[in-house]
Parts: sequence; C-alpha cells; structure tokens
Amino acid sequence: MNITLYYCAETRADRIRWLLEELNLPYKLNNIDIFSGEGQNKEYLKIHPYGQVPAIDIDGELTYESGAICNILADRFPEKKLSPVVNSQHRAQYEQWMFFTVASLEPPIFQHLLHTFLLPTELRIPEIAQWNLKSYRRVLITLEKIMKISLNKSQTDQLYLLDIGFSCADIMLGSILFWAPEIVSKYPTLYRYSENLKNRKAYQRTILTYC
Ligand SMILES: N[C@@H](CCC(=O)N[C@@H](CS)C(=O)NCC(=O)O)C(=O)O
Repeated sequence: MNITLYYCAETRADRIRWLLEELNLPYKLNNIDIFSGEGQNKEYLKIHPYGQVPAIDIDGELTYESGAICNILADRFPEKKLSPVVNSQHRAQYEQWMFFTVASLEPPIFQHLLHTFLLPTELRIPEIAQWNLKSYRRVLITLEKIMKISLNKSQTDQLYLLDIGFSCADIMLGSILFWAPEIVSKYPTLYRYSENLKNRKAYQRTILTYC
C-alpha cells in the first residue's frame, strides 16, 4: 500500500500521522506549509479543494477531512483493532465518539483559539472567545463526569473511550484536548486521560519531528 499524507505539523494532520504510527504503516509525508499560504497553490488545490490539511493519497485514491481519513484507515486494518468492525457490539459507541469530537467538542475550542490568538489581532472578537470558552467548558464538565464513571468501572487506571481499549476515537478526542491543556487541567480525570495519551509511543514519534 502506498500512502502519502499531505501534512503540516501542529495541525489536524497530526491526527492522521499519529494513527499511521499506531498502525505501524509506512508512509510518505508531503509537507504543505499552510501558515505561509502554500495550501492555496493551484497544484495543491487539486489535492484538497479547500487548500487545507490533512489530505491523504492511498494507492492513488485521494481523501480529505480528518475524521473520515481516520475512519477509513482504522477500518482498513481490522486486525489492529483501532475501530470496532461495522455492526459489532461496540461500533455504535465508537461512531458516537467519532462524531462527537468533530461536531461538539472541536467547534467551541477552535472558535475560542481563533479569537484569542490564531486570527490577526484586529479580527479577534472577545465576546466570541468568551462565549466559546463557556461552551467548551460546558462540554468538558459532562465529559469529565462520563470519564469518571468509566474510570470507576475500569479494572485498570488506563482510561479509554471504549471499554475494549484504545481506539481511533481516542486519537480524535485526545488530539483536540491537547489544543488547550491549561483549560483541560481543571478536569482531573480528563487531564489524566489526555496526559496518558501523550505518553503513547506512536504519539511521541509523531511529535518528535516538530523541532
Ligand atoms: N474539518 C477539516 C478541517 C481542516 C482544517 O481546518 N485544517 C487547517 C489546519 S488544522 C488548515 O489547513 N487550515 C488552512 C486553511 O484553512 O486555509 C478536517 O478535520 O480535516
């Protein structure tokens, strides 16, 4: 299998790289410097019509959208057990978490970060930053309660979203929690969960090449 990941460090493309490392697959990286506008090059727009990362080429088949790429890759290697097989007992829970991350968890924290430091100063709107921080905290409060219940039921102190163990849903959710650890640190179970994920060898290999 020939895999090329269109990548930029410290972006949503890290989710895919982390998953590729967990799957132990060989892959090529094609670095696209979205911060200098490289994403909008005519050539790259043929790969990703919005000029964003990640995008992936698997044996000549192009896909973009990080959640979809994660699903496709995890499902293609069922023996690695990073996604429960379709129609299996745990698949519904898995799908729930995969959609929850991009639809409910990511938007408020991304909007908060946009309006606190990602956008140029003159475009930041403090009210939007505040409102989204409040929304993000609301999501985290409930998530903390859910995680705490799971931890109490679990026989080990390793915490994952699915009781069958680590899955691609942990990559999706964890990678969003990593964006603002100072906020997550107010929720002890969630913080412990995200710090444990950071210690995974495959994640460490992903971030090793940052500097
Ligand atoms: N929903 C998309 C979002 C992709 C996205 O916004 N990527 C950012 C980096 S994290 C990007 O490429 N931004 C450059 C741009 O929007 O021009 C996904 O999850 O793949």
